[in-house]
Amino acid sequence: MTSTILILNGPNLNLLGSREPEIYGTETLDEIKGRVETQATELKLKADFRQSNSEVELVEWIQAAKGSISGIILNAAAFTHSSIAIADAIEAVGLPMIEVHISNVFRREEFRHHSHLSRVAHGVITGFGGNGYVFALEAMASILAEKG
Ligand code: CA2
Repeated sequence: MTSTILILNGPNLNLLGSREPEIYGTETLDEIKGRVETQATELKLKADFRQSNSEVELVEWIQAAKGSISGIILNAAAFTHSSIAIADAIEAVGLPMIEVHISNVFRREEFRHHSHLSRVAHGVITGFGGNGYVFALEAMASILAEKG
């Protein structure tokens, strides 16, 4: 059976491509979604790509992943730096999670240097623009292959 990877995007990422291109590039979230879906097909995976501005909805999606999802790729946007609830939900479902950031958070303001999510992540990819999601999918495929 084809494994499904849940790809979650947090607040304001729906604005990608419209503002702050010097930080986030010009690619829209829909364009990233298209590239991720193509790559998923190549890797014989299914990508379930979503965005929400609501912390509650993100927590509910993570909780609901148990049983049907094999791994989670997560760009929680600003919630990365504030949300213990999202970290707890990731820990609770026990699925491998890869944290992604479009910008290199370590080249930015100090408050972006701390993530509540990295502690519960398998790994972190930051600063590669939309390519980071494709790299994360490749990394997830090898994590799942190793698990067997
Ligand atoms: O670099 C990333 O992917 C971030 O997760 C993006 C978040 C930011 O709070 C994190 O520190 C790093 C912000 C997403 C907001 O995206 C926008 C896109 C276009 C215009 C305005 C905001």
